[in-house]
Amino acid sequence: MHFLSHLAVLNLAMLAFAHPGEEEHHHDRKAELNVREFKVAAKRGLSACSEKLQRRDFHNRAAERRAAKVDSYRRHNGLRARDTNTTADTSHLSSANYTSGTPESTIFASNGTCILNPEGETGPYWVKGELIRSDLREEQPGVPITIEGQFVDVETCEPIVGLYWDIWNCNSTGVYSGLVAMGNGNSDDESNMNSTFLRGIQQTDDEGVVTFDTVFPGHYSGRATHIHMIAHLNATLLSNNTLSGGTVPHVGQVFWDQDLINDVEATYPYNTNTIAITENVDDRVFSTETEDTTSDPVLEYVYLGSNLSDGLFAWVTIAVNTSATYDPNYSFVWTSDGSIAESGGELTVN
Ligand SMILES: *[C@@H]1O[C@H](CO)[C@@H](O)[C@H](O)[C@H]1NC(C)=O
Ligand SMILES: *[C@@H]1O[C@H](CO)[C@@H](O)[C@H](O)[C@H]1NC(C)=O
Ligand SMILES: *[C@@H]1O[C@H](CO)[C@@H](O)[C@H](O)[C@H]1NC(C)=O
Ligand SMILES: *[C@@H]1O[C@H](CO)[C@@H](O)[C@H](O)[C@H]1NC(C)=O
Ligand SMILES: *[C@@H]1O[C@H](CO)[C@@H](O)[C@H](O)[C@H]1NC(C)=O
Ligand SMILES: *[C@@H]1O[C@H](CO)[C@@H](O)[C@H](O)[C@H]1NC(C)=O
Ligand SMILES: *[C@@H]1O[C@H](CO)[C@@H](O)[C@H](O)[C@H]1NC(C)=O
Ligand SMILES: *[C@@H]1O[C@H](CO)[C@@H](O)[C@H](O)[C@H]1NC(C)=O
Ligand SMILES: *[C@@H]1O[C@H](CO)[C@@H](O)[C@H](O)[C@H]1NC(C)=O
Ligand SMILES: CC(=O)N[C@H]1CO[C@H](CO)[C@@H](O)[C@@H]1O
Repeated sequence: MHFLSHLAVLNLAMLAFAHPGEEEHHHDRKAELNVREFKVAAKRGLSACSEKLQRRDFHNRAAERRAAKVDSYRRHNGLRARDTNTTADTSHLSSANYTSGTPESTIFASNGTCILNPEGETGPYWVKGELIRSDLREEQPGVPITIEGQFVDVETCEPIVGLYWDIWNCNSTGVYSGLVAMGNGNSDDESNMNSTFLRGIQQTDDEGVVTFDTVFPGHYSGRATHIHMIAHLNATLLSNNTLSGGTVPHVGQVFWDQDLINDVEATYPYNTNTIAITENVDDRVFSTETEDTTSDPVLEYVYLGSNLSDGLFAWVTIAVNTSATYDPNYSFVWTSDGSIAESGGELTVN
């Protein structure tokens, strides 16, 4: 039965995604207007926040927390930091010019308050109902990454406590877990319906912070390397460690420096992917999210050790309008019977 409904969706999917690789090219005038309105309002909200955050010592505390986390990861894994020059040269320079010799405390203290715009664009591969967990790697090979997200309320400038951060990205060879579809690896491999790798949800702490262990994404056709995200508010935690209800006040995507992507793509198994790379500058979502200077959707990062195989620590601050509500599209739901195709989201003809 599931297989039948799955096939029905796949047919719709084929119609909707007539051009593999352009899965996410859904131009929606209303959505674009909303993004624009959001940006204007968010800009106002954030310049108001900036002063308040400084006063509250928000950045200093964030810097200390990140430095401590990196230190603890390095200790745990017996790693030594890359020399500062290399780190400085390759770190994402969003709002400050790091020079050689810039101390770590300064790197972490950069305002780098990357403001993400709710794109109103979920992409086709959100799987609803994923598990609450912090380590998403399972057995996936690739460059290990630890991502810290900090959520701030754009109206009050306060950290958002109790928000659930839901993230997902493709694996090192460009395949998403939990679904079977054209353009997502081998579409004859039904077993991928039951995989959950590189997807998960976590709740923010008192500082509005969440940390995930995952794997640097690979790439697929027509899109630059990215990580998808959704924020859930007022959701109920069920006894089987999944969420129900609540609202979605934020939908977005984060990116990586192109130089870093190129370095990662040169390593195994990323380099076995034969699909052409789409660079950030050619990515439609990247362009929309970087339209104005208050928005920086590129993750800041440092090397945890001396090279990529030791992993990266990356971070982003996300301003959310908690009263906004989005209706993210999805076609698959994670259940106790594995992933099930649903005629939901953008695959529904309505
Ligand atoms: C937040 O969203 C509400 C409802 O859509 C809107 O009235 C308000 O202006 C927004 N605030 C900011 C700072 O974007
Ligand atoms: C870092 O870069 C500076 C300026 O280019 C140079 O003087 C210094 O020797 C470099 N340090 C290391 C450890 O390579
Ligand atoms: C960083 O340095 C470059 C080159 O010196 C300069 O053009 C740019 O304005 C600087 N950016 C910031 C944010 O200071
Ligand atoms: C961060 O932004 C505030 C307000 O715009 C500014 O005063 C401060 O110097 C900035 N700090 C850094 C480290 O860039
Ligand atoms: C959902 O899909 C529809 C149809 O493609 C699109 O117009 C809309 O913007 C999408 N919404 C989100 C939140 O992704
Ligand atoms: C990525 O996921 C697909 C689907 O499960 C799998 O076939 C492929 O081997 C994975 N890539 C790597 C490098 O493990
Ligand atoms: C990366 O660093 C580790 C030690 O931290 C080392 O064992 C490994 O050989 C290095 N890999 C490369 C490609 O340099
Ligand atoms: C968790 O429980 C809910 C409510 O009973 C159910 O709908 C959902 O399928 C379950 N999810 C999993 C992964 O077991
Ligand atoms: C997924 O797992 C469920 C529960 O273990 C099983 O019934 C189902 O046959 C599996 N589906 C696939 C496509 O492997
Ligand atoms: C109805 C409800 O519980 N609303 C809450 C949703 O979450 C926001 C942010 O945490 C709260 O401010 C609301 O009170």
